[in-house]
Amino acid sequence: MILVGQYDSPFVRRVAVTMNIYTMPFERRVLSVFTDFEAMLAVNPLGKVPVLQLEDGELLYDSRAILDYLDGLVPVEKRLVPAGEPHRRRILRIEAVALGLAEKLYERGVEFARRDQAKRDPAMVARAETQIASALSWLDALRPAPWLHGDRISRADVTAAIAVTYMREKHSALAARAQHAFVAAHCDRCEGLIEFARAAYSAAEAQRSGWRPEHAPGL
Ligand SMILES: N[C@@H](CCC(=O)N[C@@H](CS)C(=O)NCC(=O)O)C(=O)O
Repeated sequence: MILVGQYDSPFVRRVAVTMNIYTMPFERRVLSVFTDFEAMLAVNPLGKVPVLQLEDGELLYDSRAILDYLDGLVPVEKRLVPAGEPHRRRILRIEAVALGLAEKLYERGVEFARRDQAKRDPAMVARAETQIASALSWLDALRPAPWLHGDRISRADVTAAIAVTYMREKHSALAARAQHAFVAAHCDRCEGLIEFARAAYSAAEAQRSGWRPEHAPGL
């Protein structure tokens, strides 16, 4: 299988880390949604990542659909989302908040890295920052010890840890202000696992797609 996308994307990384946990070999095609837009449109009608190309060439997109497919390839007891309730719905709820956190961080990043200062909408930035802070404190209140729910790593853990790394890497000022000690320790714990390290956040790939830090001169 071929995973399309860069390792500065939390959505791409959560697919890669899951494949590592499931010990599924894959190749990667490093395409940027910005600098390789035409090539991206050829593999996903929305030009978005992640895309997973299956052995027969079929293309899957959106990390949720990809992870759902991958779960079907492993025995039930190995899946990162358990089959039985109430654990299943609880993990999916935590995952929804963690994924939403990544989406709001992405939205905020677009304002700072891709839009001229004069065209930025402070009200939209403030709204996204409120949602980010709210999601972080909700996750923090779960006090992961060591996992966000249950006695083994789940898709909620993978997604939350990767979202926090993404915040640290691309929204460092926001990360410094955030109150999220439990979630921060959880992130360190997860990123210390070999399955995460093999799909580590890539600052070089971020730069390749034209990412500019928030406080870069001229912004
Ligand atoms: N809900 C999607 C979100 C994917 C997403 O937003 N990816 C970003 C990159 S981090 C992207 O492709 N952005 C390009 C765009 O929205 O045009 C998923 O889980 O796969």
